[in-house]
Amino acid sequence: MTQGCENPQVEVRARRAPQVSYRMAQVATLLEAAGTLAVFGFDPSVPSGDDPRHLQVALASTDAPAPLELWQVDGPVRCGMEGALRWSTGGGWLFAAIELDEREHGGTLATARQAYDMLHRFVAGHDARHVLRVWNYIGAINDGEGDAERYKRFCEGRAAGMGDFFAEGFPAATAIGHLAAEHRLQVYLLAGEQGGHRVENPRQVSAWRYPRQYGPTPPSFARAMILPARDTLAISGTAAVVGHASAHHDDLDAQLEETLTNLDALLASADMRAGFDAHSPLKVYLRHGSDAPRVRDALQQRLPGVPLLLLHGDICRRELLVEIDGWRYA
Ligand code: 3EB
Repeated sequence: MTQGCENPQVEVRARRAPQVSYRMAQVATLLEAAGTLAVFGFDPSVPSGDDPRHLQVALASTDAPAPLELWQVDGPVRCGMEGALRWSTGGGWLFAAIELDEREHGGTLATARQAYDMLHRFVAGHDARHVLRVWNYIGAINDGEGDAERYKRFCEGRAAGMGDFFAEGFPAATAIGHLAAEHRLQVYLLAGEQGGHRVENPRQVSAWRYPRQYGPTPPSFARAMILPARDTLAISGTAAVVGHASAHHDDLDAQLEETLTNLDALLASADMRAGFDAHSPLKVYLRHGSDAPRVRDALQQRLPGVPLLLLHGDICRRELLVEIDGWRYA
């Protein structure tokens, strides 16, 4: 920028992270607010809106009325739709979402491949081309035996669709089974102008190194991502996995405790101060919706003041009952 500048390394200032919050409000009100990048509803029976920034997630909230999730950025936002893809961009960030019907794309594997292929081609055309965080919602995720289990087929297709776009490392991610029509695949992402810093959990084997028993293609995700300004940790779906094994099969309380231990380990691994607070929204996925009151009580005790959004969905291993993802602002 400056002529005759001695130092050719022009420092690119990283943009402030999107602010994520849960709101009891009308979708239209949130879409009109300044800097709204995306609004998520959690009622599979409601279609996504005409505004590309409104995504209706295929998972149901266990609370009625359900809160909305809001992503806000600094500055004006542009948005659009391109076929199955909806997107918005502003403040140096890009939101993109795709929904495909497995019946139209040749099944679970081929549809996941197609979704990732379309998403990375789309993202590659934008300034914000570093995919930092991805959410995957798959129908009937535990159906099928052995390598034919739908989650494992999804993992194969995801890896194929990623191609070498993620050669620098995988994004943080969540993959959860929804209970809506099983042929719906939903994938949405957050990308930024700069790469983030991947974080692994020392208590867990990195997912891409899982042994063969978990499927022919290991899951392609990082345990968490420090956003470029280092002001935020995007936390992947975290469950009671220790090493590569599921701990405390079918024991909800013990799995919840192990999950919290994993979340603490992630914060430490990211060099962030311990604990979650009123600015750290967490999403809790429950295999049994009826566990919601008990889990909410337990978490309110353990993480007082933390905004919680409880969703009814299947975890990608049959013995797991709970998984948590979310955000921690520094
Ligand atoms: C685990 O630790 C639990 O396939 O994208 C968590 C987060 C899990 C992301 C994914 C799967 C994924 O393996 C499952």
